[in-house]
Amino acid sequence: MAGRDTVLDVLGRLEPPPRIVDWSLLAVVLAEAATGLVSFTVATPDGWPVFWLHRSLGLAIVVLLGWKLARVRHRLLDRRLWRRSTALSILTLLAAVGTISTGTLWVVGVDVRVSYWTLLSVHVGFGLLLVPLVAFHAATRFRPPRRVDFEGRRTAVQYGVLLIAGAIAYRLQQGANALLSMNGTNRRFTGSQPREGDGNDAFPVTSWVADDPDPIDRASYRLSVTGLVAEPREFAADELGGDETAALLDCTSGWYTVQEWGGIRVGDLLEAAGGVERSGNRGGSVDGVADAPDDADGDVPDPAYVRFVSVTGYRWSLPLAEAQDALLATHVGGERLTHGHGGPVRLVAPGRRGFQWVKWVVRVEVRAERDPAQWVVTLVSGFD
Ligand SMILES: Nc1nc2c(c(=O)[nH]1)N[C@H]1C(S)=C(S)[C@@H](COP(=O)(O)O)O[C@H]1N2
Ligand SMILES: [Mo]
Repeated sequence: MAGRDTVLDVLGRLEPPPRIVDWSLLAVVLAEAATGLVSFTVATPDGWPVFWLHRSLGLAIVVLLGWKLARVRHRLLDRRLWRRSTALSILTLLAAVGTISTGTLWVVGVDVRVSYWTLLSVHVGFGLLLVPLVAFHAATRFRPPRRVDFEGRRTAVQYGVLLIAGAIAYRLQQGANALLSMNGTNRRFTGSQPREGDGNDAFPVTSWVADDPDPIDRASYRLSVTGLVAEPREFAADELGGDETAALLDCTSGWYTVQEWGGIRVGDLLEAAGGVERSGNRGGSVDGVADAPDDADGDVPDPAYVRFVSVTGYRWSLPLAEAQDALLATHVGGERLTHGHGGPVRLVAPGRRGFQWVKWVVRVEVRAERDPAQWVVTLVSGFD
């Protein structure tokens, strides 16, 4: 092996057949969309592999795109070769460059903001644009892969080398970040950057998509607690006090804050509504706690989830045991929650990402079933 080879020489020799490059690009872009979206649900450090995979695949896109551009360069640069579809190809390229550059800047620790949009949000925007563009580009331009493309160990070796190179590059990047201390000292494993201070003004008001209700009058506000509780009832905001907890809010737009939240533990709230109703209780069991065997009285389901519903319809459910340790907060950092931060009452769900911390909660429902529709509701809530 010649020691004088540049990285580009090596990459040139590793280049797979064009069709493989094309379809790999599509596959990796889809995998990036998937890992990117999944990363939004990760709130605890054991989920780190998702972030590692997302960044490594990002490097793979850079290499694949390099090969692809070297191959099609003349078609983009020579006006006489332009077709109607060239405009779309260029748009796809711009979306790719936008996604890659914002992602890279974010990873190395740049924290510029466009109003309240972080680089990460812009990255997500470009990425969501890129997926349909690449899919369309593939459907109209890519040639179907052929068997010969996969024969021999060559392709496997090429990809093996790339993967290892990606992992090494990622390590180097982490080292470089640490050296340049660009990472910010307090960055989370999710990439989120800290917003320091206490109370309402310490962190941004963020809505996931379009939720923007009118302010709620605290005096006439009522929280209703319903579903599988013994005595469904309503509570005024002033009845929701007594507990405090420090918890970390980590928003998918790339910031986090640690605050002292005041309000009522959801377990205590449910107790105040007579406690959750298990089928065992209804049968008049010994101490009212023991579970009767399943289906003791036929058709009555056991409580398993607590659903928190916003005045806007936005909602999220937590498994019962987790919900009991969550907080319905009326205060942050010793101050009454402002409207923007979800006042009079918002959910504080430690160990969950910010979008699950429902603001302007008006209803708490104890339910037997999970709630898959919540994923859609959180995205469309506020559009009417
Ligand atoms: N009803 C409702 N609750 C919501 C949202 C929303 O759009 N609507 N946004 C969520 C998101 S994405 C985050 S990060 C937090 C932000 O809380 P904050 O505005 O107090 O910073 O609220 C969550 N709760
Ligand atoms: Mo968020």
